[in-house]
Amino acid sequence: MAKPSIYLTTPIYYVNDKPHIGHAYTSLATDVLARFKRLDGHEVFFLTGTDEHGQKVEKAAKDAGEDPQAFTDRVSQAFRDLTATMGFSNDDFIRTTEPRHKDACTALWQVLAERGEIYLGDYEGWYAVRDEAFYGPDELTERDGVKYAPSGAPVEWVREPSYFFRLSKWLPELLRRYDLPEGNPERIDIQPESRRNEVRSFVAQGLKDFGEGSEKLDLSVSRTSFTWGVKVPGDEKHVMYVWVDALTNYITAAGYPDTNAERWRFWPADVHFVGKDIVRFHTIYWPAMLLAAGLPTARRVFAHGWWTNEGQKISKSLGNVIDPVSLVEEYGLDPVRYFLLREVPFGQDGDFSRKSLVNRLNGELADALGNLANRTLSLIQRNCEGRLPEAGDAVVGREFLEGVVALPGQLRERLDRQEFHLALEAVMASVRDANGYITLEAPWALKKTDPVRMAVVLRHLHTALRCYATLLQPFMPETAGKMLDQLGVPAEARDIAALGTALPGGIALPAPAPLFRKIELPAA
Ligand code: ME8
Repeated sequence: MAKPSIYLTTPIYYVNDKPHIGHAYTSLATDVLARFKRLDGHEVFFLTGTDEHGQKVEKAAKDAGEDPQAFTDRVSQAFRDLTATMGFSNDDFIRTTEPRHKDACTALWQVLAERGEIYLGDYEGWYAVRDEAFYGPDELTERDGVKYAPSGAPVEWVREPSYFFRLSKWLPELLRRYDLPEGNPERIDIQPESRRNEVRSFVAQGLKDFGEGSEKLDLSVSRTSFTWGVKVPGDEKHVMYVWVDALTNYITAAGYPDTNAERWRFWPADVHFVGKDIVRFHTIYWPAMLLAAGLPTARRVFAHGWWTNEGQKISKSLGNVIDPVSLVEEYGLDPVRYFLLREVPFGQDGDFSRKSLVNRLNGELADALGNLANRTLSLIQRNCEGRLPEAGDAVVGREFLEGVVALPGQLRERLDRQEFHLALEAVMASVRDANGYITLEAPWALKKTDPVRMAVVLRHLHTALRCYATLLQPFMPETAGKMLDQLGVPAEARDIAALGTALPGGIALPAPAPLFRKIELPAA
């Protein structure tokens, strides 16, 4: 039977800046889900990449005194390097300056134009180059004669001929799709719920204010004021609005316009992971464009929250940008991956603090999990001649083992809802149970009094550790791999289905070594 397929995407990041912790975070969440799904018998297509067109990038290149292509080649590489530093398992890395992407954008534009979904008009409005977005006059604030967008970016009055996309036509259909029940293939699921409500009322309000079909609700989709972009087919004075170009990346990588391409079977995407700043683009413009082109819409958009640094907004001007590369150098890759998804409920804002990072790593990884593994495996070395005891009756600890057996299902459920923190909490809750079990049974004392029971207890603990290590692979690939090595689990028995088959008793286990190091918090 063919494996079920799943398509997961990250935003494509602007190359006007170096990658920071926010970028690493979105891609990390996507990576963990991709790895979990692969372990759980799915065929996964995981896409990330860079967004290289638009006025903002053109300006950044100019400021750096570089040609835009040379500039984007250089900065895009930094994002590609980040995927290696963070251990991302993406199947493709798309750049919007690639020919395949220009072809896809051109083809999509032509389809929209042929279907009468695009028309030529004039655009006037307040435009923020930094956000690549127009704002309504009521959204602006003024200081010293300069008007600013809600994001803090200065805006300028722009008037130019522009092509428009008939967004207005699709808004009622979007509302219908937001409201469809779970399981309906046409549903556009926006998560978390609070974001869904926001988007829903934004669309409903627009329809109320301007009326269905009003041109005021249409989207300006081309620019003549700069040139760094994909040219509009048939009218090369215009380049496509960068968001039209950017969003199209998700179908380019699936082979569009060739809907017979092998990869096209992955479309529609199962989850677009995005930050909360770009929800509207993904839940309004993008599905409307797809509908207008007669293509299926992505199933879910999950918008996560914002990271602050020790309570402060992360910004270049404050000089408090967290560099993922130096974080990984300081604490190690797996601990950083663990912390980012453990600390903050996915979907909410979170604060990055070294103190909580150190506490989590020491308390949960080194003390709870690391010690459990080390104690269990050392006892097997010492008291069982280094051989895995046979699986025996549960005696005491049946309840504990039942909890372990239920874990894979719990993780599946949690991760299907992108509840990364709860998935990790479920594993940690079981680790705490296991520590209670080992303390209660005190297998180190059973050697003399009841060696049979000792062997059974150690075997149960081994079973639990194997389950934890298997399930933690998506979060901490290297450490979980080492743990599985120490547990004697062969490479072909490391997926989730394999947890259903016990390892044969009697196999020799290698000598254990510590999996995590404790970290000292520098004195304040
Ligand atoms: O918006 N906390 O690219 P971008 C958490 N090119 N996540 C953060 C963050 C923070 N402080 N800062 C950034 C773009 N992010 C467009 C996307 S998609 C078709 C085009 C993450 O480089 C978050 O995922 O500005 C956010 O959505 C993304 O970086 C924005 O990246």
